[in-house]
Amino acid sequence: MKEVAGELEAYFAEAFPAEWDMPPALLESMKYSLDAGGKRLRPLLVVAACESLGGSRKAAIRVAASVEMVHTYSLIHDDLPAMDDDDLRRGKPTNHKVFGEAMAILAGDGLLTHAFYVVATLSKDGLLPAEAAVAIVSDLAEYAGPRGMVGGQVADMEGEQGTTDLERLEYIHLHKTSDLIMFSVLAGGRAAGATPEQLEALRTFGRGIGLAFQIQDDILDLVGDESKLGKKTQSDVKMEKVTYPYFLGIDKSREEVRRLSEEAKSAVANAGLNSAETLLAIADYLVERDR
Ligand code: GRG
Repeated sequence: MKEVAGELEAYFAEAFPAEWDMPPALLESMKYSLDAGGKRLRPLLVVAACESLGGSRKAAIRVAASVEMVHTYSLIHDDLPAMDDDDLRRGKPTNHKVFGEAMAILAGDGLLTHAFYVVATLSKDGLLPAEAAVAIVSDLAEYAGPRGMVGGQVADMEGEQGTTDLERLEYIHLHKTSDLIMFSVLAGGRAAGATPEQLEALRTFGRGIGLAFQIQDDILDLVGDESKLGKKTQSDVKMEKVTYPYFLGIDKSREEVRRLSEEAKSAVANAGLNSAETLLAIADYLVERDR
């Protein structure tokens, strides 16, 4: 994770061409959130999927940067007063607290748009065949857009105002969270020239770990840092938000995280990849993570 984060951050330093005439305040606001850290899970997934098929690290880091830009934009916008109205993100004041609401909206817009530039120019820069770059651009629009993450965010917003059942909650999780994770794994595969069968296996893997990641997030939200607090059971915690633990309880939710992770692992273990080792380790990490 540290190795990929280092290479990713080195790329961020050169991601906005120095000769571009851009308002410095916009660049500062975009870079503030991009450089604020975070687990860099989606970039790691792009690199792991690409390398599981022997693809190029340089191309993978560019694709990884594009997904982290989209992820960062979504966090900036999610923190705005019109949405979650949060003051802190990744341990720092949120973008709008530092730069104001209008600049935060525009920094999000800038990151989202620039993500497509970063992928679309992969072919011109000789890092990927044009066909692969176009397929990744098209997936990014699909998985991050109205039928993907943005749709999931809207369903979540509507759910907060009305009633949500488990089926609706699965839709929200699959789109708000899993879609970008699925995209990351798929894009890594595409960058390495995966076959349609391998892409299907990577899609199944991404869906499983994406859902497991969000359920684990819901559990961690409720019980806090398990390493400090010890294992809590359903009876110890108060459920305010409609999440998996709300419907299933903490223990069954933990079982579901394990089941989804195992299902994801078997999809890639049998996909004829050169090496599925890192992908399998990521699936295990998601079950064990405490932040
Ligand atoms: C505003 C279009 C739009 C979408 C927002 C990402 C998102 C959708 C909302 C953020 C709130 C949230 C908890 C979403 C679930 C996905 C998730 C767990 C995001 C946080 O991802 P991490 O844990 O964050 O990978 P870091 O900071 O480590 O990158």
